[in-house]
Amino acid sequence: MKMMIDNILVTGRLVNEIKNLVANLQLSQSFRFKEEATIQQDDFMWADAFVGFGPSPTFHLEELKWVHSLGAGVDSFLRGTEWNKNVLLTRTVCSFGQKISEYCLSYMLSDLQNHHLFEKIQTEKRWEVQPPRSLASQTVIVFGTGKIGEELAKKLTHFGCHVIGVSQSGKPNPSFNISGSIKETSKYFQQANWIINTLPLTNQTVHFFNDELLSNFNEAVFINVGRGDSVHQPSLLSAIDEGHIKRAILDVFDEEPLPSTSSLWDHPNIMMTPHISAVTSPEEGVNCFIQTLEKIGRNEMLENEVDVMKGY
Ligand code: OXD
Repeated sequence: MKMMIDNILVTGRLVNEIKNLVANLQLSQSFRFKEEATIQQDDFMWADAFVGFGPSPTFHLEELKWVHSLGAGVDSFLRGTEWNKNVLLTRTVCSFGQKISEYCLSYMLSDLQNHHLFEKIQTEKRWEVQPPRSLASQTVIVFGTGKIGEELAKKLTHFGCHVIGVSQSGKPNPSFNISGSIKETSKYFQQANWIINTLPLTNQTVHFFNDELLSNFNEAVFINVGRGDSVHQPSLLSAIDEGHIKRAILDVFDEEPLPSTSSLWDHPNIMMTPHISAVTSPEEGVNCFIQTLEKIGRNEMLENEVDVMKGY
């Protein structure tokens, strides 16, 4: 069935940039661009479609036909909401895989090239030869074999890393050296140098990284570019104490912004960034939204449609 989208409500932190970009496109639809806090019930009565990073405080689905997420993750829309399956949910797919790959590679290379050590010995005017280790010697376990995990695997295998993909379905994915379900891949966990989480947050992945899972690793570095709630924080801290995890690099947290009272800030084996590993740019956000709008108009297959039952 062809869906008619006439009235589009746009909100979120990029609202002004998106407004300027959309103004140049001379689209036939009507738009309302609003800060989240100023959206009223009347806007939802008017709108066929809602575009934003997450639900606004007054969000309600009843009159909507389509919701488009400006981020890759849709957990803020789906968790805690009774989603009406007649409302189409799509998400932004753009260069997130490239950005997340660069984020991960920056930490991996810095570690393998001993940046920290060389910075230190330079201040001491010391000549100490410490040969770098190669990416090609590294085993990386990537949790999540979707668009982002897959792109990451392509980049890492290009450098010779041995990349193992773990997914719920266990469906083979040729971008990884090995891929499968957790049961099929757990025999490789002991040899992992790096563990990277790209999983979406769903009811199945809340506190997925718990004591049981983390105890399989041996001095691996854990990078979280998925969602903070996928990690049971006390389990991560014990895994670091017990040497299963050597260090954690965290871009996402169960509470964001991370409160200044969190013990993570001062942890010597935790490095943090403020959710910047894959930021949607206004241009990419608009491109993906417009492409999706056009495809809906032509009644074409949508690659970025979310399976609301699965949650991604
Ligand atoms: C996203 C994110 O969902 O930034 O895109 O985490």
